[in-house]
Amino acid sequence: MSDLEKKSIDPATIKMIQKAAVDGCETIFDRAEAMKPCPIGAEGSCCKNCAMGPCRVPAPKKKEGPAKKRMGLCGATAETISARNFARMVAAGTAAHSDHARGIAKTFLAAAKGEMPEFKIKDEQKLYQIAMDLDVEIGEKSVQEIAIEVGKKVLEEFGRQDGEVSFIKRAPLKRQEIWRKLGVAPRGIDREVVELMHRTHMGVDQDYQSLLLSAARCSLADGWGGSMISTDLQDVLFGNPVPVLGQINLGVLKKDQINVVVHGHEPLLPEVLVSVVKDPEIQKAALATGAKGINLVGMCCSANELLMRHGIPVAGNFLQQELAIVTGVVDLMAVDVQCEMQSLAQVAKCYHTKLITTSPKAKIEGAMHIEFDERHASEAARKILMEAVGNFKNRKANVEIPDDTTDQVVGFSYETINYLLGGMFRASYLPLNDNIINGRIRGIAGVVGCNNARVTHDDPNLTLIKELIKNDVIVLVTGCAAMTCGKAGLLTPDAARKYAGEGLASVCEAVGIPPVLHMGSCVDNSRILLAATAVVKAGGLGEDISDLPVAGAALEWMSEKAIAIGEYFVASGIYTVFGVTWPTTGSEEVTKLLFEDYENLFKGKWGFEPDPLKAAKSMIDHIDKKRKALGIDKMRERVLFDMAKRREIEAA
Ligand code: SF4
Ligand code: MSK
Repeated sequence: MSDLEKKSIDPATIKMIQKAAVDGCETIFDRAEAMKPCPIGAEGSCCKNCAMGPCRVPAPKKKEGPAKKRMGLCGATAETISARNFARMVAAGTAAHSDHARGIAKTFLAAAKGEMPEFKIKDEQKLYQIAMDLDVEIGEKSVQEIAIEVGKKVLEEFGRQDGEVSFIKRAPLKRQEIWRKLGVAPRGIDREVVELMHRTHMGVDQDYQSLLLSAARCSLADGWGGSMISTDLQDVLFGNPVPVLGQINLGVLKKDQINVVVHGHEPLLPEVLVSVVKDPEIQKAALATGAKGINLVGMCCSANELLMRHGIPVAGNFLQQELAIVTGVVDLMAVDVQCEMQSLAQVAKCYHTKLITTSPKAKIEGAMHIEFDERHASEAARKILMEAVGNFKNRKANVEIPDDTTDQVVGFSYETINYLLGGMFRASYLPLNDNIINGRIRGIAGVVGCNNARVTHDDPNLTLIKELIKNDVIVLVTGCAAMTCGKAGLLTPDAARKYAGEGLASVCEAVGIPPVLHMGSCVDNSRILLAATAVVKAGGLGEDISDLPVAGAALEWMSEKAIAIGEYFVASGIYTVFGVTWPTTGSEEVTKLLFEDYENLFKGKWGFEPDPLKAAKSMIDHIDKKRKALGIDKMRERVLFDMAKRREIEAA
């Protein structure tokens, strides 16, 4: 394998890494070579929670034999330090998703009150559903009245001090019982984040088991709270995604057009840009520069949001953000919150790109700031687009756009899957359950999460997902992992015959769906929770999510949000495997609790396996174990492909 092939399996990415080198522009791929991760930090054994530290309590090397109790200056044990670090990742991830949700909820309420005329209620059906789940009486009330009540109730979810986050009632009853018995039913979203930060402060909670239960409670406030609120309200405001065709990869950038890339997570500004870009005045100004128009494209989860609802092209996933600029044709990149690398400012300087920050919460030194105020949404969108128009003339000669793009069919919300499987008038997950029971579909996997510059870009996720679908496991994807699938051609109905096992392919062909279903952005992992719940409720596969032949994975994770997501998957009863590195290996006890004992508590557990084929095996074994427990295990030998067969399929 050449050095370049170790960096990415995506041809467009490789071409732009080479171009960046020629242009003398440093990227994350260079820094990943130059700087190795700190081994003590990587295993979660470094504490800097007070000024007597940082204290390092690395795991003893095997040959050193039994060591005396490792502890920091204050006596915090390796277990406490490891559990605190893990818990703080959960708190940060939950905070990110939930602060996103708060912003959406505030905009939603203002829109419902008519204070933000540019945002309207688009999906009344979904609004009614949410209202019922929040015990808002519908009666003779107008849509506006219901929306106002929903907005107010949802905002109460953040600051509630006691009681329970409302949407946990959506989970199967058995699951709710488990949470209540363990005392991890989340109260208010903010309360769980604040309490976990308090518990992990120097000298507070110093029992790793207690810390990890609190981490689980906090993560549930994300999955069944903040993230679910974001997804629900975004669907009501901007429409529930339905299948739509789109394109992906750096080839979506256009040499003869003004390229505007939106990057980040919140769909508010991107949605407004989609309409303002059509404004005749903006179009006229664009044409006056000699460009053929404005090409609006997305990056990371902003891209997922726009793609799912409008089919707007996607330039790439997390590790491609700098490389979009390296093409030399990005006239403007607008970023809001989360997953934006600070290095974008340096890369933009190598070319002519204007980097614009738009959130008051996320500024970047060296970037221009145009604040997005939802009350004057079009004004900010117009300003941003005019900056891009004005910058087109500054393009330099070093332009090269990889010609790689792939078609993809996306937009599989939880409700859409319901309709596709059961039909508009008898929407149901029953057909899915039937196919799981009869063995055509072996099980369901949720593969989510990021890219990570410590592993070959897109490779672990893609290898894992191909292995799963070959073995008749239908895969639900979100975030940057979904984009990996899009680039590799797994998100089209044709992919079923090409890549899936016989059983899964036959079901996909009958329904007309790809074997891998793109469910949206990082916050949309809540859709996976609801899909799993719907499978339980449809019947025949047990009484809880943990009974289902289901597993989760994030083999290229990098963000704290991914840990929060993994933790709420596990606490919801799902076996979840992460790759790259595992942040608690410094403590055997903590790792054992997460990887083994959690199963007794939550009937779900964590796993760590960086090798994608081994990860697939462990997920399939888990799925088969669940099938056996359900008594539906009669058939099925796992299909193992040798290298020749694998090459044959990859070349197809
Ligand atoms: Fe060290 Fe304890 Fe301070 Fe952490 S809290 S840095 S272990 S003294
Ligand atoms: S953008 S959190 S790199 S999936 Fe949601 Fe991608 Fe991970 Fe960010």
